[in-house]
Amino acid sequence: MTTQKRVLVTGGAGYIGSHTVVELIENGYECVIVDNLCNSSYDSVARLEILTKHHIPFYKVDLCDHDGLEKVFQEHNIDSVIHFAGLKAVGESTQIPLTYYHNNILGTLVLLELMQKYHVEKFVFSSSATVYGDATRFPDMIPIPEECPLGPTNPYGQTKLGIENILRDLYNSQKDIWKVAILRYFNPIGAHPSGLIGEDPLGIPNNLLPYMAQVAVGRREKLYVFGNDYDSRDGTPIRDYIHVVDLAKGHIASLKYLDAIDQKTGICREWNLGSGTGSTVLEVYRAFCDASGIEIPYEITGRRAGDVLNLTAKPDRATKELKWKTELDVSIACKDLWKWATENPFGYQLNGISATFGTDEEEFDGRFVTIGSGSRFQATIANLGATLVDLKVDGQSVVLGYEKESQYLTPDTCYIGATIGRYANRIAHGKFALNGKDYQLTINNGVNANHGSIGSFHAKRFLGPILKNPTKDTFTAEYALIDNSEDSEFPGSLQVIVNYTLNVATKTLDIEYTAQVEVEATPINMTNHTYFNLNKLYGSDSIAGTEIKVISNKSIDVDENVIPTGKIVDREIATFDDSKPTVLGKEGPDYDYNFFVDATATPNQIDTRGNELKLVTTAYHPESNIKLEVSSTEPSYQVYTGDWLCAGFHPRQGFAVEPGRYVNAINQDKYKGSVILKPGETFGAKIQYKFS
Ligand code: UPG
Repeated sequence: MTTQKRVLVTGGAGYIGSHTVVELIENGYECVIVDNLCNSSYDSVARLEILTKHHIPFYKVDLCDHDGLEKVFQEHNIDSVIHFAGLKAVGESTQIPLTYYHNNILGTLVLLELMQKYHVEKFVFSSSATVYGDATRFPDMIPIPEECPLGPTNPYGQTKLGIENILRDLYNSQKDIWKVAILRYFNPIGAHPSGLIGEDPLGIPNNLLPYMAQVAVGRREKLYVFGNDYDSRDGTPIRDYIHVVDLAKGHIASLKYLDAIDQKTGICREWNLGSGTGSTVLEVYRAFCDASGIEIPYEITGRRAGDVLNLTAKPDRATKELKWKTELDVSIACKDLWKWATENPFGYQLNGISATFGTDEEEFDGRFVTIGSGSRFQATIANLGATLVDLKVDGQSVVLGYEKESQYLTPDTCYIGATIGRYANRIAHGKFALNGKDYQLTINNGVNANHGSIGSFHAKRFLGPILKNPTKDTFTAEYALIDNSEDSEFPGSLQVIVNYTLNVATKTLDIEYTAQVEVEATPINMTNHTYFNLNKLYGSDSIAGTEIKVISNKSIDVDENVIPTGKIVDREIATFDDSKPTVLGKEGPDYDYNFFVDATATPNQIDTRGNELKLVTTAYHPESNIKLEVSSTEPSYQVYTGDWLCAGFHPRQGFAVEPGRYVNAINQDKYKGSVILKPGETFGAKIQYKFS
């Protein structure tokens, strides 16, 4: 990291804003996003968190809300502002001009007043080539230089010009204080190469590329080309299309330019951000057909009102002064757009996915998201601990969970539904030796450290999620956690990904864990700690009546401190070979045992994801007629009948089946290999809950 300057990005959830946040973070800036979400979605921000591996504070605030915006300035030490927020549809602006003037002008005024009050004097403004109006009205103004006379032809363009004028006046009033960059964009297109963020227009897209993408994915019938009787190579109008990632980089270049200016010197200057190369509508059409491999149907129609022949930038000033120029051409933009469009055919707007707040305030990084179909199979997951909050089978909840995020943070936690890490299950006396050093974890369970002790993942907010609907029946939610060694009793900085895949048709919930460590090796063992109660439908607050069977009754023997003795014992529990299941009663039998999937094996895999997904436990309740099958790729599983359940629940209100590595493996030479993650390796594990 070169610097830790904090940039307030207004409209950061939107198309250009979100791409700029990626570049800002890559360049060592921190970001705070303010967006009223009127034409964008928080999901872009949640995805940005995973893409950038950074927490991004987010405020759902309208810039016209002075007090709401002031809170952001009070809570963060803002160094500079990049201002994207604004209404931007040319056609719409002619219908509701007052809304455009009110929103764009007033929002900017409130923002600038607060900047003045809090002495934040660096400002990058998202202007538009639209301020030039029809540059072809002059004889020699194509390509368009910054000196081209201004003359917008619609209310949207007038608001951009109005804000430019306000900025020039403000600078003139205090020339030694304000540092203002006015960036006039030409036609931004494309998407981030990751396919995670892109343009997501609400309703019918106005712009050429988003429209073509929707035709290509089958959302619209054909493209209408607005006129082929212009005086151009093929009769269609010429525009300067610029990859949104190049455009985003232009903001970093301008911010760095402002940063480099002497402290007591101000500036207010305009820069065109364009490529300098014009393309016709039909040329872009061809590039997109080539990138997608689809011959998109189109029809030539009449000219669109307000369109002009040619808007191509002269970007020389930016090249010379900002040391910036475009690097990605139209074909790359089309390829990246196609990836975004195919991987997110409905953008961020997915049916079967909803979000609620797990916190009393609207804290977006503390949300609960629900995926799936309410009447058939549905999961609710929290950012906190990437916790499974609820699971509904045919509309009936089958797990224990809370309504509020804070309830998950009680001191007598029972890890309800949580992701367990870095190290699930017990580590004897909280001690282990690794990297030539001895480590002592805080003792939190008798004489042992359990479930990662005080740094446990259940109490950490994960980044994300990335929510997707890859097929009609599947929904995925991906969370990430950066667990730095400075914040942990464990060595090494760990990057964790937790991936939930819910299949509504097969009623399966798959959980996949992966992790990588930097600098030093770490012990690792991850699992999910859901407590099941298959009979909640009948108001049961007990697991009594649940019939269970396991793959093997061979289990790790433990001493009075629950530490393995090295012996293998047979537990009294029905296996798949037995005709009758073990029936859990109100009082017993009570289990809190680590069972072997195969007692003859010596597990040493750090990544088990390539293994067969093996059924390890079945549970069935005859009253509800709900059956659960727990499968995993892991070598063992803990069966726990919840006899110490507390934190608002009763003992034996739920049972847990926790697939994972052998208990205390880090302290057993024979099994160590399965729990030591070294830099360059990947930890991996899979668990599946299936219902019928
Ligand atoms: N076009 C079609 N069919 C469509 C959409 C567009 O033929 O369905 C044509 C349109 O006639 C034009 C070209 O494609 O010739 C590009 O149109 P569009 O993508 O709508 O961009 P512009 O009209 O050039 O306007 C964009 C922004 C505007 C910004 C301007 C700066 O929408 O806000 O000021 O670029 O150049």
